[in-house]
Amino acid sequence: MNTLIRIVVIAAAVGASGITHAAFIDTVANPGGALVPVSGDNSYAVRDRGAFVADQFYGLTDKVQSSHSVISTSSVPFNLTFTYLGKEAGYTGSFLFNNSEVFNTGSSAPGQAFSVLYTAGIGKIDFGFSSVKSGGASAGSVSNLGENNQAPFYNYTIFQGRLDHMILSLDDNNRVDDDHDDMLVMMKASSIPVPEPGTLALFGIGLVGLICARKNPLARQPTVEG
Ligand SMILES: [Ca+2]
Ligand SMILES: [Ca+2]
Ligand SMILES: [Ca+2]
Repeated sequence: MNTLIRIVVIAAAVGASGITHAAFIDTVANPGGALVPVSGDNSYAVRDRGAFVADQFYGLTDKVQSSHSVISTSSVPFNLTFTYLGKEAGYTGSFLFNNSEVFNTGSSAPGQAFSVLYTAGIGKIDFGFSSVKSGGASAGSVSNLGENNQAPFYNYTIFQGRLDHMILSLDDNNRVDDDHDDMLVMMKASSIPVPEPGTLALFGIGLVGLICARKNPLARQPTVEG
């Protein structure tokens, strides 16, 4: 195979790999894992209180996973984007990725997003929530790496929407209700952008032209008529 054909074949294979993946993220059940109805007290689902983005990704007729963790199913790196959807809570909640705070219900605006290139491979993804009371005392915390997401009062549910698209909904240990609207974060996984097949074809045509021109430089010189 000559060099040009080899380059075009490799480029086409790279292009195809960007559009034919099954999924980058999924969920795995922890002890007590279950699919449960959305709480009737969930203010995100019914829009009675709180501050949320306009988009509503689940409602009262949907079911959510309790006591589950989100896992990466891909050994190939992918883009991971978190979006803060809003809250209805008295406590101040934090969302953490790799042990660093990404969103805070006291200072983040609903709709705020954070993206990262995920390279950690297959396994549970390192994120979690923690909350403090008005005086600063801890109200609780939970990590996606553990199996304690069935703990009473401080836990999050997972709504699996479209492929690679999940909503994490926190219940923050304020024992008025178990509404899972105390901090909502959407996570989406997507492939790293690659050139479109059309772009690759143009690239190949350009490469052919370039190689032909280099092989026969005299062919490009204008003929001079006497
Ligand atoms: Ca509520
Ligand atoms: Ca609550
Ligand atoms: Ca609440």
